[in-house]
Amino acid sequence: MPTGRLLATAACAIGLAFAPAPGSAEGVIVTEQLERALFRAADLDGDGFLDEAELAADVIAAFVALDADGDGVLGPDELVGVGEEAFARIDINGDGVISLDEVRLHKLNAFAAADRYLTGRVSMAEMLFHSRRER
Ligand SMILES: [Ca+2]
Ligand SMILES: [Ca+2]
Ligand SMILES: [Ca+2]
Repeated sequence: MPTGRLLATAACAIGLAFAPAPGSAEGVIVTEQLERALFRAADLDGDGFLDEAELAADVIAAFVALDADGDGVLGPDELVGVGEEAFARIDINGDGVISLDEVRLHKLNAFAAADRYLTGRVSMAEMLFHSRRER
């Protein structure tokens, strides 16, 4: 499995990035077991929660890995498994590519949505709850 694809899966497993369009046949299949493993990988200090700094680190790692041609933006060809609708939702300025800022904003919104108890951090339970609801 190429690293880029793995991290794309990671980003979507955390439920905070490129969630495949609901019912999309091309959506990456992510098991709960994988989600848990990826959450633990993103939880750098191992306290059982993802905070905004850990989220930011995860965003940058995923972005760099996904940017196959290294031009600093993500095109549709670099986001395999992301439906057109989801892509358009993340591409806020509508220029047909996704910048790091657009990913960051999208992730922060999802983070805030997953943070049910407004604690500024997201537990694995919150993450799993959020990604269930998204699908
Ligand atoms: Ca943590
Ligand atoms: Ca690129
Ligand atoms: Ca854009």
